Amino acid sequence: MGSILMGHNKSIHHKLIVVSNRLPVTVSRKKGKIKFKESPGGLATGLRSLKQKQKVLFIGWPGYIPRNNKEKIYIRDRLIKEHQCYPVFLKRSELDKYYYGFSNRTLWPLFHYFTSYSTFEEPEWNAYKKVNRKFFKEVLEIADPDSTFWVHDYHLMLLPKLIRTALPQCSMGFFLHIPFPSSEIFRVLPWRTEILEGLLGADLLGFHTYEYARHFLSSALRLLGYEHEFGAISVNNRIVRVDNFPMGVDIEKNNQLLADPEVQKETEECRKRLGKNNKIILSVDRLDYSKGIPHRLRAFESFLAKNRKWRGKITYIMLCVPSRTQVSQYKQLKKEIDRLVGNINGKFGSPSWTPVNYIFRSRPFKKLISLYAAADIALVTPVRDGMNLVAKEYVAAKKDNNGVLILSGTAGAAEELSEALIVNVHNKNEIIESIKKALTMSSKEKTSRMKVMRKRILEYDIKHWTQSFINSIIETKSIQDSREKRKLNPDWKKELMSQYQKSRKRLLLFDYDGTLISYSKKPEDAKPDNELKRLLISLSKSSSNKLVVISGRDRNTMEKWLGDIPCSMVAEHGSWIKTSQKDKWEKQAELQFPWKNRIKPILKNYESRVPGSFVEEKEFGLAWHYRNASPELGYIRSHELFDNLNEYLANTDLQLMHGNKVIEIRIAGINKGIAAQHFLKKKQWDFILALGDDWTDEELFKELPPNAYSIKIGYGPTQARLFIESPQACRSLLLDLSKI
Ligand code: GDG
Repeated sequence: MGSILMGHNKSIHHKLIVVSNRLPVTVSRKKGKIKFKESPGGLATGLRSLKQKQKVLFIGWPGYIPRNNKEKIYIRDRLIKEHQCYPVFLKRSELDKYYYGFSNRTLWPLFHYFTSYSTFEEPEWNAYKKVNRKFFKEVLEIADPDSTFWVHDYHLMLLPKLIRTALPQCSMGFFLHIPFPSSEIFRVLPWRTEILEGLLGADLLGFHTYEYARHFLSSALRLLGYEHEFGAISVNNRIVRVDNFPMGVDIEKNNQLLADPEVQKETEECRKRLGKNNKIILSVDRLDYSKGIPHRLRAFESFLAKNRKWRGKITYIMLCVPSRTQVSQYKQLKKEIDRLVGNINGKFGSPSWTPVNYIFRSRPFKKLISLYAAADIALVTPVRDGMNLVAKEYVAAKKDNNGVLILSGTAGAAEELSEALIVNVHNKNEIIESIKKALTMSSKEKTSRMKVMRKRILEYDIKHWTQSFINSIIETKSIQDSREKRKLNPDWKKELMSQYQKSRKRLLLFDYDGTLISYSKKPEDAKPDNELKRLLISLSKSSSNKLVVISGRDRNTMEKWLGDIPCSMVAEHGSWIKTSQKDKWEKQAELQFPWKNRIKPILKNYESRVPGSFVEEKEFGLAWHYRNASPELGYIRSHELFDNLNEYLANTDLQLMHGNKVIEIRIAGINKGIAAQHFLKKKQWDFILALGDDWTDEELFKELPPNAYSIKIGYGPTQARLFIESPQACRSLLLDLSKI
């Protein structure tokens, strides 16, 4: 995984369709009249900047249940005409089960590590599926085959696959706004496979942090067996990229508001009222158990109990926005918070001082920003948070650098804001100490911490986030397109066959496992079947053809399996060569000091630590196979073994290779490329065809002249000119050639 992609701002040639649970416009009914209100959310802002370059359409729930069909049609028309918004209307029962139910009683708590809050109800899962399909129907109404989609968040994790199946050529990114949990937590979900497969319909999967992306990749590996290479997974021969895109704040709006005299006046008044000689602590959250509000209140209470001298000198402004009030945990939480605030104010307050200034309602963003500007300290202590924009907004508002951010390490924002006072929300003393430290911090230290954070926040703002995500969708698509062009399609095949037909001196270099035959659980089971034998015999019988099977297998197995075919053979990646059927095997390497005795115990150790894996001994090499091991353990241990051996083998004549589910050690200077030279030199070939699936075949591809047809089986990164999807497809090509 790399960091976010920069470079040129790219734009999409076709429609951009943004799908999220809520539309950027909220519909309501006031005094019998339908009202439309643009939501000030960050995403809408980010997209506004894109809107100037391309057509952006939105799909989502408008936040309102129409009373009748007439009203529905009216709302739909106006949303489409005036706001480019395509509403998905939800029934009360759908909202209950899909939104409050599966999204917020199952996924939200689970993904925030509140496993005991998660409920797993089949009817709610069914409603989630149904509503995802409802969104999909709306997508089909407006999409073209080459539209670009940006799907948002945990409410719509099945949507990418639905869209991909219907519109295989589209471009699609998905962004998750909440954490993606560790695979140990994710696997608790009974419908985990469907959710993963749903997400993998996208071309690009974006997360706030590197950690969440890593967790996702680990779940994809453990639960579906998908390995990744630098964050790219190959799903049914389609590349899916996984990366982190930390969301930023709307700096432009922020700056405008901070310059607004009304906001400045409000900030001053707030400081006069509460902060003249006193300090202001601020927190802003949706009322949610993931935000750690009770933890913070308990810490504040203890702080006041322990620090008498600060009583009357600090005010904690706690803004809580009502949220998901229909979910029972939120109701309980509200009660708990009310009680804690009451206790603190009752215990420490006086007629002239209220320790906790508790506001339980939404405020206009203007008011919020004046509070940010006025506050000496922002106390942001979520138990878990995907990102937490409040922490970033506070930093952005501190133009004078005069403020301290206390932030929990379990907020995604902590990855970028390491100059904050980072706390563990479960460690009350740490919060207390941080409050003390923040209250007494020198201006020099405040400035130096804040400056670094501000620089970052100003640069990586919401526009940057939006544009880099879009750039990355476009880039992923162009990688896919360039692969698509190199697929052995009918045009390529026609050209290849006509060249074959015209030529008289043909060199055919074929890898064996994974190319002529599929991998099997045990290497000894991959014997050639009769069809393959007939095919190879018919190709090698043509006097124009020189057929070479070039494999990593040992020469005895090759002799046993292919000895009756009139072809040449290369065994152990080139350590042995048999120039023609009647020749003897010739050694290409010298047997050296007994290095195997030293390496074998290391491999054996891995064999016993990784069930299902085994060691294979060849004349010139050793191999540790992990095809039958659990995908994740195999993946982790193979990388560990590779790193260990890499160091161990430095400055020796041995070479280390990480092939397809195998790690091999062999004598340096021997590889399939060098072995191929043996045959390439022999004649002026007028047609060369090389087939291979593995990393070791890349050395062969590298050696070939540019007009050779090199074909990789599968869609990983390669030097080959062309791709073909499977050993079966490869055989069908050979069958066609054999008929010429
Ligand atoms: C989810 C993830 C992730 C708050 N009160 C008012 C108000 N706000 C605005 C804030 C801020 C936003 O709401 C809250 O965003 P957070 O990031 O803090 O948290 P969530 O709502 O849980 O958001 C979170 C986010 O998605 C984005 O991906 O960071 O981790 O949980 O922008 O300013 N805005 C107004 N009045 C209020 O009273 N107008």
